[in-house]
Amino acid sequence: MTVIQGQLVGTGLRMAIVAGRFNDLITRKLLEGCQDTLYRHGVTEQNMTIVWVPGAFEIPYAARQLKESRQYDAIICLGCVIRGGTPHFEYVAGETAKGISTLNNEGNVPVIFGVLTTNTLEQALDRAGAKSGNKGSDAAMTAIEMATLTTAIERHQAER
Ligand code: INI
Repeated sequence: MTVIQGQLVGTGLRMAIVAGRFNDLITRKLLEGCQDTLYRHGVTEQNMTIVWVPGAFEIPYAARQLKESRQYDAIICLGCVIRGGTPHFEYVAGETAKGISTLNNEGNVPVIFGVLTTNTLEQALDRAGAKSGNKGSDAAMTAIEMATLTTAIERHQAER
């Protein structure tokens, strides 16, 4: 039996973070949590690239460019979409999730979904370092695990 899994060790990993500026009260906190967790798991500041985009809708565009550059072991997408009184939320949240998911499913480089989609600002605050943890930090852990998993699978294939 072969069991393969990623490790929570970020040494040597090159990480790109794409953050949406819209609702930056929240996204700055997600970024803070993300960077802190990457750093505490061995990712150096030199190996972290941060790209700001206007809003969540623009995240997949920047993430694709970063992915195609082949310079990163994982790409972390951070954003915050808060429901308003119109259907705008559904379009922005839906297209952002779809765009990130498409990139992730294309393979080779993991693209992590760290975009909050909430009904209220309070729910977003709870998930950006208050009651419900920090989703930016969670996204960082996922990125490290998936980047090291990618290497582990490649190594396993080479050894067969
Ligand atoms: N962008 C967000 O990141 N969060 C939101 O809540 C949001 N709302 O509600 O409108 C939002 N809109 C902007 C959008 O992401 C694009 O930047 C804009 O439509 C230009 O393409």
